[in-house]
Amino acid sequence: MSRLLVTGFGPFPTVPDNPSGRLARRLAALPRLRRILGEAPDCLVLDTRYAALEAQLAPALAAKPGAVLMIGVAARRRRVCVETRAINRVSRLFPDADGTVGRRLSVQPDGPALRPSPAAAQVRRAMRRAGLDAAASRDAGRYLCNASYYRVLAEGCPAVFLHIPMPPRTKRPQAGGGRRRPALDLWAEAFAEAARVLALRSRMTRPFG
Ligand code: PCA
Repeated sequence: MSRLLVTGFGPFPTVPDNPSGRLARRLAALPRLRRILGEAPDCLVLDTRYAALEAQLAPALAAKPGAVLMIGVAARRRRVCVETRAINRVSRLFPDADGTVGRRLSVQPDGPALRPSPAAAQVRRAMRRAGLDAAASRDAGRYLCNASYYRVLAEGCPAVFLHIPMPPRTKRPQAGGGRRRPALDLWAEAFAEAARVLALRSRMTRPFG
């Protein structure tokens, strides 16, 4: 099977320290994920720049990954969200890490209005079974997360986008109290179950021969 690609994002103007890149690396390095997949996944932390869609994402997709698990931060959300679709819209209001806004109002002028992720519902169920109360979202925004998801969903391989909130700051351990596991660790464990779903779907949809 061709490999799973895990993606995260680097900093952008309103989020100078983007936890999604750290989480993507942490997930990709999990021994448990390696056991699930039978190999280590590929990991790509995209620059949060419109130019990165061609410069970084397109070459990674040209290598024909078997499935793609994408992670980005949505700072105003309170729960992890499974994005069920990407839309063919770009906002011209939010500058990227280069200070550039989208040049057009669409991701792909001749593309469909939206692209659904057939894997999203199963991914959400798997993460909920793993103890993560993930919500379904129909709105991945009009910025780089949505644009990259729209691009990846055009490939036709199993793919899902997971938006994470800003992780709460880990408090110092209190005297006598146990230490809570940091959010990124808990999310990485549940996201490994999302990866399992994508890998299984990838095997099922792979052409014979
Ligand atoms: N979040 C932004 C882009 C990069 C990221 O982590 C978004 O939701 O579009």
